[in-house]
This record gives sequence, C-alpha cells and structure tokens, in this order.
Amino acid sequence: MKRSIRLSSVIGLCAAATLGLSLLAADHKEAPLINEDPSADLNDVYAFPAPNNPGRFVLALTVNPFTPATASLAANFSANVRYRFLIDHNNDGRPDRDIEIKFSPVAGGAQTASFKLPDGSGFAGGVTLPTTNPVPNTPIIIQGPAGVIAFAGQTDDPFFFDSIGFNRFRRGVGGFSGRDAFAGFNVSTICIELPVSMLGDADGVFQVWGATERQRVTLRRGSRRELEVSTGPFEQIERTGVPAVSTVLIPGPKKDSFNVGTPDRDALDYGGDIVNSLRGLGTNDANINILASVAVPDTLKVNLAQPAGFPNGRRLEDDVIDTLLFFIFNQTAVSDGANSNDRPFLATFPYFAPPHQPPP
Ligand SMILES: [Ca+2]
Ligand SMILES: [Ca+2]
Ligand SMILES: [Ca+2]
Ligand SMILES: [Ca+2]
Repeated sequence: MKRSIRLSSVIGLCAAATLGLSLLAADHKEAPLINEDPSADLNDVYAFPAPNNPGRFVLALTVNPFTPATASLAANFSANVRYRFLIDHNNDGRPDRDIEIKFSPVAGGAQTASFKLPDGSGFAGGVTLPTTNPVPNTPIIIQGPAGVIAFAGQTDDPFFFDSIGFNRFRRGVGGFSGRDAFAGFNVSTICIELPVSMLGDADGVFQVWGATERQRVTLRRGSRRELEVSTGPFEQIERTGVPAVSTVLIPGPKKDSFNVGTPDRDALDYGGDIVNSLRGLGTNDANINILASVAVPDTLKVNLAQPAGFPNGRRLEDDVIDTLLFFIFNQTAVSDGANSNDRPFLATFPYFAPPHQPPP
C-alpha cells in the first residue's frame, strides 16, 4: 500500500529527529514548569472573524489541559493568574493592544470573570462553572460595552490530533490510527467576541497570541517571627500563538525559557533551533521558509482581507496538524486521520462544544 510506505518513510525521519518530546500536542503540558501549573497552562489560542456577524472578531484561549469529565470540578480558572490576549499591529512582535481577564476565587458556588478591553474599559460576569450533573450548566453569556460578549467556563477541548499515533510512529512501533487523543477531555475556555474596530488595528493585518501571568509573591519572617507577605508585579509564565511550535520545534531544555520569552525575540533566540528541528524532520529549505513565516514569531497572523482559517488566524474547526504536516513533509499530504473534533461546535457564541460530563 502506497500510504503505509509513505508513513514508514516518515517514521524514519521522525525517529532520526532529536525532538525530546514526551507528548506532542498543540501546547498542552509542553514544558516542565508549566506542566505543574494546569490553570496557567495554555493549550491553544484561536482568532477568527465571527461567523454570521460581519465586523466582529473572536479571540479564545484554553487552559487546564486533559481535564477528564470525572475530575471537572477540580479544574477552574485561578484567582492568582492573569490571562491575556496580546495584539501586535505593526509586526514588531510587541503588543500594541491587550485584553486582560482575571477571576475571583470560587466561593459559594460562583466565580466572577473580570475583563479589561483594549480601550481600558472593563466589565465582569459569572463563570459557567463545571458540574458533575449529566447535563452541563448552560453557558453564561457575559455582556460588555459596545456589544462585546464573553464566556468563561469549561468546554470540550476543540483540538484534535492522533498524538499517540504520532509518538508510536516516531518510535517506529506503529503509525496513525486516526484516533483523536484529545477526544472526551475538557478544557477551561475564555472566549470573547468584539467589534474589530476595538482591536485598534487600522489595516486589518495583525498578530495575536495568548499569555498567562502570576504575580510575584515574597514571604518572609518579620523581627517577631511574624509572616510578612508582599506582592510584586505580574510576570509571564507561559505564552503561545501557533499550535505545536513549542512542543515540536523548540528543544526540550529551552521550552521553559521559551514560555517566558516574547515574540519580538523569537527569530533571534529560537530561529536557529526551529530551522534545526525542521531539518531533523527532513523539511527542505523552501518549506522551512514557509513554516518560518507561520511560526516565527510565535503569533497567529491575521489578514482580514483573506479567507479565514489557519494559518490565517485559527478557527476551532481548522485541521492545524494536517496543515503543519503538509509543509513539514515538503508538501506531501500526510494526515494523522483525526480530522475533526469529537463534538460538533455551536453555530453561535461561544462556539465551543459543551463539556463532556461523567456518565449518569
Ligand atoms: Ca501550554
Ligand atoms: Ca507592535
Ligand atoms: Ca474535543
Ligand atoms: Ca488531522
């Protein structure tokens, strides 16, 4: 069979690559430090024009990777993490606008999400909390100024990929079976829909990424042995834009420092590593150049004048893995066989599929 020959030649290339992966995902559990901090562990960032709502744009990010339905109550947004969307207008890798989201602690069966928009205005509303009931809680649509709507709560993970097949394939002990390793798992999702004009970009060409930050906290003993607590500025602990950049292309020992880095330094600090990783996979120079234009810096590139869909931004339904495999393997159609989500997406905001619930 032609297909199995093609797959086994790819196995050889993957086995030869020194990627240091334990698990290949979009950005789930990709680096040693963030692996221990799930509520700040960004999985994916999405950026797409609102379907059926011209002139409006959707930004979304997910955290809390691989939340099983049976453990959904333990997965929440942290009251000590600042979640951010960063928007670059002029391609210098530095943000020109941002959206910040912070959360109250969960108390009395409720949690509040507070949003700060690019113009500095703010609004707040209830988080759609997880439940172990057979039917999930109805999504709370939070209303902001100027028609802005927002959602924060648990959903199905929209990412799909046969990552187990890829890892077997890489070790020469199997190949893609088409099984979506993310099927059945939930994530914690922040989704916001706002007028494009609010992003503040004049020409419809901009870049987006997500970041999580924690406030620096210092504990010390005072002169009478009392505990003194002081809090400092927020410091970035993770960032991501393009799926699989950190997991596939950044060498293992550099993944933690990549997470605290900024896009304006990506070409300088990681360009060589990314080229080496792609050469290790057998990608030729023409396709390395194409992938570099997508992955360096690690931001989603958006051009509103062009059709939406990865690598022009990213929609929930985009088969980003097949797109990346196509260029990694020099424009050969290699598919993992997991080509759509395990649950249909909603046609209307918040677009994400409802979370998986424990069996009744
Ligand atoms: Ca991550
Ligand atoms: Ca900028
Ligand atoms: Ca899913
Ligand atoms: Ca696929």
